[in-house]
Amino acid sequence: MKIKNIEKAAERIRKAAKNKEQIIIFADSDLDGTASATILKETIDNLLGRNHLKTAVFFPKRKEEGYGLNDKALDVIISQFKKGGLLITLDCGITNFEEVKKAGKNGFTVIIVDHHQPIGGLPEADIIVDPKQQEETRVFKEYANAGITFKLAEEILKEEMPSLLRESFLELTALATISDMMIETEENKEFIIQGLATIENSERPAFKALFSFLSPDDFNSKRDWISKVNSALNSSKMDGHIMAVYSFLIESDLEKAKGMARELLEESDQKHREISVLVDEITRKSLNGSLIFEGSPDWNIEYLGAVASRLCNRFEKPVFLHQKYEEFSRGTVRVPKGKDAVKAMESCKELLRTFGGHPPAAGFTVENKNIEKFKKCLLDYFDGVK
Ligand SMILES: [Mn+2]
Repeated sequence: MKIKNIEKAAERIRKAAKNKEQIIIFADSDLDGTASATILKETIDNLLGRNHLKTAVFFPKRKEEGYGLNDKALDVIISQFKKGGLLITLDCGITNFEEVKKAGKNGFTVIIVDHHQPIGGLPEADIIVDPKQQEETRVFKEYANAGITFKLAEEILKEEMPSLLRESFLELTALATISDMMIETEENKEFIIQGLATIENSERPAFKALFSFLSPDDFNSKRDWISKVNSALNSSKMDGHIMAVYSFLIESDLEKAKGMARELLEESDQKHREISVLVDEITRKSLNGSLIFEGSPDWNIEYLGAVASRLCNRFEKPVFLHQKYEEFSRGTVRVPKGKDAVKAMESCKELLRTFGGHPPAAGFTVENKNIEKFKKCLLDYFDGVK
């Protein structure tokens, strides 16, 4: 069984390439999103040649715009592409009802490729590829978005996919599957085994460059090495709407890639130091009750996911952390196995501006005036009051 609509999406993308339509890739700003964008961009390059000008890539600026497709970023795209084009969202889009509608009104054909759980129906996109929308129980639904994008690339290029390109895509898919903490069974397990088998000798200049500073020989296990690689690739530094990591992954010049790798590693060390400081700071507070719910204007949303993961592992309770802005707060959520962050927030949805994600890891935005009510609502939910 194939993922619903994946052939349709592949067909539409082939057609766009053939007709030299403007293609806009919009991917989320994490490793899964950047890996997905890299796979799709290089797939289209394979059809059109590396230097074609028909693909533009965008990522949301997390600090200003938050996660996924958003109105501000969409306005930039609309003003830049007045005639519209084929807009493909990767690792986001499935809960962006308003934005998808607006893109359609402005002349864009929209393909959503996402692995998040749809909430309250589906957006009005032209094609939606998201295994979670599917009733079919024989379809494996737990791919990272890069896994879905890899399968889409296979559909687009078919037997024309060069084996080196396939290897290279599998390396990215393996890293993204591990980074997004997807379950390591079925095809995910295959992706990881195959991707990690070749990655040490990867043809990708970015990986050659990175591994010249970060050799697997210096680590106890391959997995320890990969987690260090992943943390270096999880930088969310932006240049406009472009992720530094994306520019790194697609860089074809080895010397340039080395300079970028050095910067990413420095940044990742800095981030680790800040994360440890935050974990200690929150741990020092009294953490009674069935949930950890904390926020501050001084915290950096970029780091809160990693902080929440560590606290969730250590205390084995749901963790909701937010950065407070003037009028609203943006937060990230991690919950222990057996609990569901999305359902918890769904039970409080009238208090939230936006929310979404996966059962173990999710995010939200909330007006500051509703924060205390939101916390109370979550306590009621996790204490089983409702
Ligand atoms: Mn993802």
